[in-house]
Amino acid sequence: MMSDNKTSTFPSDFLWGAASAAYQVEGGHDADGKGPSIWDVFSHQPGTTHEGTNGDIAADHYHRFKEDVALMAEAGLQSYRFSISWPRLLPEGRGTANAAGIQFYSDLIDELLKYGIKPMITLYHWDLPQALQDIGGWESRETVDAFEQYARLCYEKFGDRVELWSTFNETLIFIGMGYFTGAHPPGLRNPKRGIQACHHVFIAHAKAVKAFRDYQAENRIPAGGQIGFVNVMQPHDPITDSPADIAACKMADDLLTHWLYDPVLKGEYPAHILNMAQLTWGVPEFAPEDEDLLKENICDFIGVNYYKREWIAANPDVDNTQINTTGEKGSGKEFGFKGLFKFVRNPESTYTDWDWEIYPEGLCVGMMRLKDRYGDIPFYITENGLGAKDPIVDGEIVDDPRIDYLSGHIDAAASAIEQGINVRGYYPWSFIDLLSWLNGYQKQYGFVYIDRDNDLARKRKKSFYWYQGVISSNGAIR
Ligand code: BGP
Repeated sequence: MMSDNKTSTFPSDFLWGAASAAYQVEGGHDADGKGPSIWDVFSHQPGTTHEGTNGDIAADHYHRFKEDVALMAEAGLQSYRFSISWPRLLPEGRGTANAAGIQFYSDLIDELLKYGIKPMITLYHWDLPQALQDIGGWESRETVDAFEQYARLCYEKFGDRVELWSTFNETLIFIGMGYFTGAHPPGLRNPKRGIQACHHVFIAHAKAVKAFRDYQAENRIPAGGQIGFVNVMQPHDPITDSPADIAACKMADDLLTHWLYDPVLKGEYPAHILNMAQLTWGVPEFAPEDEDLLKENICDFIGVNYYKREWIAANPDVDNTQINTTGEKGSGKEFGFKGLFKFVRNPESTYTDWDWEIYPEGLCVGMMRLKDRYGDIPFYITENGLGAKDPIVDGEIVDDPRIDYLSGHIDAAASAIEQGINVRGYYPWSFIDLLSWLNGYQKQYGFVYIDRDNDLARKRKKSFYWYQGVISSNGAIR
């Protein structure tokens, strides 16, 4: 997999970056006027996370960002994807802003720009202000309006220096786990409420895109400014070529991919799935302006977070071939959506310690499938990485499996570019070791190790030096 060919497939303006999210990296959970988020509250409830770990301190990036940005500069990073903690800016979710919170992100942006590192901001990476959850969270239209206010505040304060923005990170996970499996806050298992909450997220996205266009029209965003949406990219393949497995796989694509990409790239839901949801649950309910808002506010790029593919098998009790055509037969009431198909393990595949299939080609395959459906959209690979318990050998962190993993995926990105996919940047998850939402600090992804027994000291891993070489050769040496 390691390739050292000297010519690069990657365009000269390709961005080599790395990604993080506020709750997972910042710490400072109640510092300087920050309000609590749903994750602050949820992770403090017994039994919700691995050994009760939480983001109270995380990597303490809130206090050490200068040291971290200096390490990014040393690695040669050209862009850094991070999220803004909404309750750090607006402790109540709306209303009065917290000056210290604004100052923190302003300083972080300036520090990045000092080294020529382009910030890429995610507005929402799951840490909803608890005050908004208390009034219904994403189930309430008030949260939609609060999100627009928050987005405008961010454009107002940081728009002069930041070109790359995305609204939301991964509806599949925060809605799926928040409202369908209950493993994330608000911890519900209620598809009806989840589908409506998800609809409100799309409307909030559309309103934030609309507001972004206003700022662009007034030249308050740098020329070349773009706004996108970040989604899980999880290609599905049928475990056999039986018609039942193929139909189940199509259903998985429709529910887990098209349902979540169509509204932001086509401005509408897949019709038969909308029909199924409305017949079964009576949702999503549309407000009069929703249809136009979705149609008129298509985003500029799609961010894809790729970690794994899923193999799909039929549930013998379900006839997806019927449901696939009109959405009218069978459907959610009996099977709760989830039962319409099954995720299965392929004994011939390689898996991580957390049972995620390692399948680098899926990065290319996934983008090709999206291009087939949505046309020639620009892609940023906004996350990709290997979660592992890294070995420490004689005081050094020798994370060869991570290097192999990333190298294979960069091969796949190169192959996508060679096949005409417009890939503009690559952001491995993560730059430094940070909190894994449910798995604590044992599942590491970073190029930089954090010694949690030694005052959170930073230490470069073997992959740090490897990635430095990737960036300096524009991906030719990998
Ligand atoms: C993505 C999230 C990230 C990150 C990553 C790794 O879904 O956007 O925030 O957590 O997954 O996941 P985990 O930490 O569960 O291994």
